[in-house]
Order: sequence, then structure tokens, then C-alpha cells
Amino acid sequence: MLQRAEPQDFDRVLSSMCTVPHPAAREAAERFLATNPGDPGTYETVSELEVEAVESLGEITGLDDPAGYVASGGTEANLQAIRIARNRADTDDPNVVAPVHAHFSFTKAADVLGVELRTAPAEDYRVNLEAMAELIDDDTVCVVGVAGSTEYGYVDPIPAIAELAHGADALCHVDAAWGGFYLPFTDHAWHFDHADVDTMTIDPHKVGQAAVPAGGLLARDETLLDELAVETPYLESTSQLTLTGTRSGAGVASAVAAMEALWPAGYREQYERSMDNARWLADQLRARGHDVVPPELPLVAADLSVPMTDELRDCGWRVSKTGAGEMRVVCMPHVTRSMLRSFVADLDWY
Ligand code: 0PR
Repeated sequence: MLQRAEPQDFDRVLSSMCTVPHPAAREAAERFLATNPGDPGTYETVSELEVEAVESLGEITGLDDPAGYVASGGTEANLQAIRIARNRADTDDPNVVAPVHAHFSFTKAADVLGVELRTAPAEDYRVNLEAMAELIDDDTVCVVGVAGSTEYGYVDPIPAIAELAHGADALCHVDAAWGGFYLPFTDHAWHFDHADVDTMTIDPHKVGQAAVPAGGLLARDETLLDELAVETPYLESTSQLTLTGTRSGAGVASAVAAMEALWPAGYREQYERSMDNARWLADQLRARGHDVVPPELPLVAADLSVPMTDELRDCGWRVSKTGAGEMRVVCMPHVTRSMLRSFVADLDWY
């Protein structure tokens, strides 16, 4: 059992938003494996590290004096953002307006929190703003924009979404769970300094190259996080705002280690390499007659007519599909040009 591993050990994984952790992140994760940042009175060092993690995430997302914490992942961060919005609003019938391509964690959040989720259609892979505006009403507590969508890697018009949100006295939440570590090196307007964003999800355990579990929830203002606080009578700290109680100190420490090692030069290089790879793959697929969605971030979706999934799987490749049935390749840090070359060679063979 102890010797078991995923057979492909990442060298044929093109479907995942997880990646190989940075060596410093791996080492830090191991060192803090048995710590619990949920109990800062006992585990002081890891709670100090969490403050550092939030500061680095603030720097990456254009937020001075950031509030937030290292969550178990994007799902928790999105749920907590909706919880903040619901708790601060004054309505008995809250709704959240999000693009149709918002991650399914918002469906979970809506279900758990008793909030109605209204989804706006997309046009050219970004939310249609007019349709979004029509869904917003007096009971809207949060309007969501996605900066790097799960299926296509596209970025919604965040400044316009923030305006819609504030026009309705709702919060604006940006889900940059996957895109957040690529976007600083692009021209997209996506973060706190570009728009009146209130909360954001940005996950170190995806493109940030930290070990799982390390998600990120950021808030413009500490008072927003107060909406989450519950009393913790028998701990030394008096309240807790995370969703989970015991949490992974490994995730926290590895997030700090990865960001220390890679922000900004390492992440910039990674973005450039991954984006080049995505463009290269898009060209290769186009040259073979496939319709390709032009990659906006390092993620390629293409309408592959060959019955590919089973054959590719037999060769060890892990690719996924969009809801519309296109093949989807996520150019994560472990996805190299030589991997893509042998992938394309295998495609040619079929
Ligand atoms: N927001 C966005 C934009 C995401 O893409 C994801 C996950 C989440 C939130 C939720 O994050 P957590 O999974 O950390 O809670 N997107 C991937 C997906 O659902 C996650 C994934 C990761 C899938 C690794 C496969 C895999 O091997 O497709």
C-alpha cells in the first residue's frame, strides 16, 4: 500500500488543476504536517505563517492590508464568500447572480447556505452583462465574476461586474481559484486594484504550486470576515471564521514556501512557458483541422472529432471534456512542451 502511486505520476496528466508542488512547498508541507492553524493559541508559528500567506496573496491580487485565510480549496473559499454576502445582507430571500460557467462549488454553496443561485448566460465564453443585469434585484447579495474559468480559462469583465454588484448594494466576488497565479502577468483587469472587488478566491494549491490543501479567501476589509466569526469558548482564541475546524498546517506552510520561492519571477516564467505551450498546442490542433477555442490563459479546448477519450486513456493520457464535449487540456506547470509533443504524436496516430 505504501508503495502505491498514481501510475503516470503527472507525466501524462493534461486534465488536472493540481500540479507537482514546488520542492520548497513539499518540504514545508512535511515539516508542518501535524500542525493545526485552527488553533493559533497552540500552533503559533503556523498561524504566523498564515498571516504571511495572506500578505503575499494580497500582493499578488493588488490588495493593501489584506484580510483572509488559507482555506481547504476553492470550494470552501467560494462558499465562505457567499456566506459573507448572505450574512451581511438584509433579506429573507437572498440570491446570488453568477455566470453560467461559474464552478460547481457555487451550486454547493447555494444549497448549503439556502441562497438561490441565478446563472447568467455567456457569450464568447464570458458572461453576458445585460443578461446578468436582468437577473439582479433587491434580494441579490452577491454578483460573481470568474477570472480564469474552469472549462475554457476565460476572464469575465470584472470591473463591469463590480459596478453591477455595487449598483445593487451587493458584494462582488471574483473566483480566480485557478487563474490567480497566471493573471498578474497579463493585461486583464481582474483584481482588487482594477475594480471594486470585495472578496476573491485564489488557490495556492493550483497554479501556485503549493501542496494540497491550500485554497485562498481574500477580503477587501476585515469587517467582511466578521460575518463568518463564531465563538470558540474553550480555545485560547475567542472566535473562528474558517469553515473547517482542524485545518492543514501543511497547506499553509507550503503556500508560504511556494510563494516565497516563486513570486514574482518564477510565476512569471511559468506563465510565459505555459501560455507558449497552450498557443503551440492550439496551433497544432488547428493545423490538423480542429476547431480550437483561442486560449486566453493556458487552457486549450478543441472540438476533436476523433473518438479519442478511450484510446488516449489507454496510452496513459488523462484529458477531460468541457460540458459541450470539447477536449480540454489544462497547461499546468507540470505540462511541458515535450509532453505535448508526444500527446500530439499520439493524436496523429489515431
Ligand atoms: N473555482 C474554479 C474556477 C475552479 O476551477 C475550481 C476547481 C474551484 C473553484 C474549486 O476548487 P477546489 O477543487 O480546490 O475546491 N476546478 C477543478 C475542477 O473542478 C478542480 C480540479 C482539480 C479538477 C484537480 C480535477 C483535478 O484533478 O475541474
